[in-house]
Amino acid sequence: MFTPLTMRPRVLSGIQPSGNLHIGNYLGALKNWVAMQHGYECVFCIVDLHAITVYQKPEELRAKILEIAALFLASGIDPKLSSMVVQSMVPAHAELAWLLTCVTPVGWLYRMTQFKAKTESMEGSSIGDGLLQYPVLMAADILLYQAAVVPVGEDQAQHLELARDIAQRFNSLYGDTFVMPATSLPSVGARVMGLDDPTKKMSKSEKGSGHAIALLDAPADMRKKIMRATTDSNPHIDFETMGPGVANLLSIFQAISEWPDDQMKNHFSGMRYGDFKKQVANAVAEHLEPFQQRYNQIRQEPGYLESVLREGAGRVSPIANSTVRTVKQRMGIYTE
Ligand code: AQP
Repeated sequence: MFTPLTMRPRVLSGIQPSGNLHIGNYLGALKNWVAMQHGYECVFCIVDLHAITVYQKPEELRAKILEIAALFLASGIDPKLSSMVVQSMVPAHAELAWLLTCVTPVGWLYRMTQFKAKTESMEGSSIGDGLLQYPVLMAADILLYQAAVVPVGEDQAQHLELARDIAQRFNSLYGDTFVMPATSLPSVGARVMGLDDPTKKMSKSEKGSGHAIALLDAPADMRKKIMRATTDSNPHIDFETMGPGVANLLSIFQAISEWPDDQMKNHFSGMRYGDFKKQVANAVAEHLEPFQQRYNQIRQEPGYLESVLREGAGRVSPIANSTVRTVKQRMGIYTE
């Protein structure tokens, strides 16, 4: 029913071109995408239709799309192995989203914790419908490509469950159509917390200057943020009693170093916080330095970036169009 590009299971994931990508986006998503490229047929999306669920200045959004594309490449996404796609370049995303909207009960959407969190401080009349429909568009992104696996950070797990519910509902109303996508969470780094408040997820839209480590922060700024990160009143690391701030810094270090648990314990138990933070800061800065060099090189070639994105859209469009055609046929509406 759909055309595989290869015989490998398909992976789909995306990042919004809004705000500054941070180390949570990298450890929760990008780093794992890179690792999956050899075993899976991957489609990685810059989800600009998601970004406009809140107002974006048009010229800034346009520039952000290219910035994110360059960050994908700098992370190690290889456009020969994976398709890099701007969501709005493949109209089938929006078309399938509408078709799925029509099988999604609105009560399911009101239950989404991200919708509640993003709208809790808004006046009812200023809440855009796009914020409510966001998870249906995300379900469309995934189901459009019949993705078997979706690597995301923990904050997106509930949306993934909803995508499966929508697929199941469609399949039971219209016959087996969609592959059930599985969620893939990283074992470490699935939920990186804010450095200033380790009870809150690190987030692009959080404004505090000490909150997130942006992937493009100057190394000196990264170090400063880590040295100032909130910890607790213990003088040194105790794995039994540590607070969320220390646990967060440890998991950032572990996700970057890929050290096993016992090595982490042996190395860090009893270490004073000042020394510990220096080691975390060094690990982060050293990991991101070559990354930033690659990014700066890639940004000098906007023509190349545009061509990678056009090629990605061209490669996946036949799959996306074929899914939409099947869905429309099953629903009894016109396909041409
Ligand atoms: N703190 C995090 N820890 C681990 N993974 C994270 N992700 C986001 N924050 C963390 C993962 O990054 C991918 C892309 O996220 P997104 O661009 O779709 O936006 P988001 O999930 O809404 O992330 P942000 O940074 O919090 O953005 P804003 O503030 O705009 O809402 C996803 O796989 C996500 O799980």
